[in-house]
Amino acid sequence: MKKIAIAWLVLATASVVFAQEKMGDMKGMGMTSKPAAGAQTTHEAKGTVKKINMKTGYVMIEHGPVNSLSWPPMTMSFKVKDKAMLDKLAVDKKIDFGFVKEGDDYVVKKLH
Ligand SMILES: [Cu+2]
Repeated sequence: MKKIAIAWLVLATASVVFAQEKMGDMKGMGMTSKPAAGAQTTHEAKGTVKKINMKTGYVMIEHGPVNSLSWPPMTMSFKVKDKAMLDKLAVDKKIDFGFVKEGDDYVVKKLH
């Protein structure tokens, strides 16, 4: 009877260790990969507005490096969903902004 109890204890301990290792792996994965769906990371950048398309809501911005995405400076399109925000933009205007990735688009969410 005592032997069985010890065997149980060993087994139970082993599975706890296994579970902890699994959790540790998941934690490690979280550190290197993108956050889970639903969690949006806001990336911060500085840039100059190059073109504005009021109809489509796309704005071409020559932006500086984006550390959170390991992006070098470049010129690219961002989507601006908020009409009021679009009205605040002008070609050659220097902006300090926050954006998130939504599907294939990078969407400006904040103007500082
Ligand atoms: Cu870019």
